[in-house]
Amino acid sequence: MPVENSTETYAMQQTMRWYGPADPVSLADILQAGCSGVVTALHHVPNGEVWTVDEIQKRKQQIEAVGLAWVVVESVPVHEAIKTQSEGFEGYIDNYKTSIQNLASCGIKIITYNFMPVLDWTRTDLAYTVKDGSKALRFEKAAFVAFDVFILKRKGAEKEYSSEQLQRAKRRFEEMTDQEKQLLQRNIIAGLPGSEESFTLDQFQSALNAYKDIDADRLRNNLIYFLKRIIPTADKCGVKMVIHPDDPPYPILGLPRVVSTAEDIHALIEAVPSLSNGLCFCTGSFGVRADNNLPKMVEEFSDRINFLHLRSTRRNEFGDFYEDNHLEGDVNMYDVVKAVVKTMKDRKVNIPMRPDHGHQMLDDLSKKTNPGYSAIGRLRGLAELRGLEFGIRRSMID
Ligand code: CS2
Ligand code: MN
Repeated sequence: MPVENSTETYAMQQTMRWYGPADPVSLADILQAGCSGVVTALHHVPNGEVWTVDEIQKRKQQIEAVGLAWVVVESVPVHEAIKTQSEGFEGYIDNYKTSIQNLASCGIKIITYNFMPVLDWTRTDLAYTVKDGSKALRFEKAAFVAFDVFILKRKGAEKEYSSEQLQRAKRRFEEMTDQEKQLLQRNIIAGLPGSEESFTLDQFQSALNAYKDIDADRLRNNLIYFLKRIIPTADKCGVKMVIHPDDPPYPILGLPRVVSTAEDIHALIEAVPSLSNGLCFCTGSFGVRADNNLPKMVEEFSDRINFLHLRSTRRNEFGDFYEDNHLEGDVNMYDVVKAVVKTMKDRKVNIPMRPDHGHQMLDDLSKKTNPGYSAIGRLRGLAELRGLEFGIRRSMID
């Protein structure tokens, strides 16, 4: 007897991130990858300014002209003044609320943001060659510590590392050519795609200084304050705000980070329980910590995961990690997707998903690509994830 099963109906909505008209990956490419939507932002609007209906509509029309939909915004950046509650921050929050209203009036109802001080996602190596010859993004602890202690020369930095870590960093630093040192600095502070800030070493140091009196509690309070101000607007407009976790999910460079664990998320929910206060579940970010149980976290936060970033990382005992193939590495992608399928069935929703990053491979190795965002590697990831989900859904019916 055929079993009537709604898992057939609810599936992850397949999307890719698109960086706008200058992205070497075109909307036509994204359509051919099998996506029905894109995730994008108005990257040309300076951080803190209002996104006007006009600008949103223009971008939306471009996307719809090729038969795709703009389903998720990633990201409306949160101005540093809001994170530190420094001069002008109330005005920036008002602007943020207006951007939420404007996006909602154009029918765009999922908005990603993050609350990482100064830096968005951080890597030391953007072209790490993996076994099969493709290139991946990597975070190498010794190189990062070398940057902190010997290049940035941050005051008191040594106290934050063990003597073994410092020794490894010293050795690593001494091995580096000048060119490698420059590249390392650029990789860390010049801004990866999607992070809306880019710094020189001096600018970077003053950006760090703004946090000298801000510990984790204070940063968390500032985030909660921001949520209390914007979530009522999101409620009114039917918008889901989704916070992206810290990447990597722990404090770096003496800066606090407060969106790294299940406990962190619980604190945000407790303070602002509305379901508009949601989560962008990024497996690659949360998955760097061995103490984050990802399938369990999907279950725990199932009612407020409204956007998925699926990728995997592989860590070692030194605290290094690199971005592995989507179904390999430390993330138990089978259990994660299974929990997502169950969530979608229970909630009767299709949650948008994007393969978050991919290796630079095949023809893309000789092309200019945005680190992590080349076409073919993400296409491989998307295809594997799509197959995994298909298999899980079918096996739940048969
Ligand atoms: C990164 C970031 O892991 C990621 O998704 O590519 O650009 C991320 O999208 C932002 O931190 C979200 O605000
Ligand atoms: Mn992500």
